[in-house]
Amino acid sequence: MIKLIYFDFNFWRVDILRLCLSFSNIPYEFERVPRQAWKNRKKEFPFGQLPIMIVDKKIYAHTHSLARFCATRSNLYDKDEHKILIIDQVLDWANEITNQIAPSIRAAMREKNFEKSKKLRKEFIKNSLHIWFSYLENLLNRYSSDKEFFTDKFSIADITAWRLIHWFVSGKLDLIDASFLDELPILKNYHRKLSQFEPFSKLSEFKEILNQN
Ligand SMILES: N[C@@H](CCC(=O)N[C@@H](CS)C(=O)NCC(=O)O)C(=O)O
Repeated sequence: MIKLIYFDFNFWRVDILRLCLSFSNIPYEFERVPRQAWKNRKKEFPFGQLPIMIVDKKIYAHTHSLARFCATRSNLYDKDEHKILIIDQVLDWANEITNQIAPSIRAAMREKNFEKSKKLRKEFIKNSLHIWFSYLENLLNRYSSDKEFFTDKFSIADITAWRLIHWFVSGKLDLIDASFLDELPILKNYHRKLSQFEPFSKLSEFKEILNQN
C-alpha cells in the first residue's frame, strides 16, 4: 500500500500523485498534517518538506521523484525516452513556476506582510506569469500533434499541466485573473478539453479539487 502525506489543504504537489493513482484504481492511504502540527513533525521527514510517500515501510520525498513513481505504477509515465523527456519537462516547469510565485505567497502566509506580498505578486505578474505559461504552450505546440495531450496519450504531464493551470485560473491567487489565459488560446483550449476528459473528470479527487480550490 502506498501512503502519501501532505498538509491539510489541496495543492498540486500531492494532488497530481493522488489523481494519478486514482486514475488507475491504485489504492492509497492519505494523511493530512494540520498546519499547527507542522513545527513538531517537520523533523520526521527526509527533507523537512511535504509531500512524502511511504512504500514498503520506506519513506521518499520530492514531487518529481514521487510523480515518476506513481505515474509508472499507474501506467501514466512512458517507456519511450523522448516522451519521458516531454513529461519530465512539464513536471520541471511546474516546479519552476511554483518557485517563481512562492516568494509572494510566503510573504503573505509566513511573514503576514501583505504589502510585500502584493508588491512581489505584481512583479510576478509583470515578469513571469505570461512568459512561463507561454513556455508551457510552446511545449504543447512543439510536441503534441493533437494538442489534447502532451505526448498524444494521457499522462502525468497532462495531470500536472491541468492542475497548475487550474491553480492559476481558480481566482484563489490574489491579483491573478483567469483572463491571462485568453492570450494563450491553445493552452486555454487544452485546459478546457482536459477538464471535460471523462476518465479524468469523473475522479473524486478531481471533483474535490474543483470544489475546494
Ligand atoms: N523540493 C520539494 C519541495 C516541497 C515543498 O516546497 N514543500 C512545501 C509545501 S508545498 C513544504 O513542505 N513547506 C514546509 C517547510 O518547508 O517547512 C518537492 O519537490 O516536493
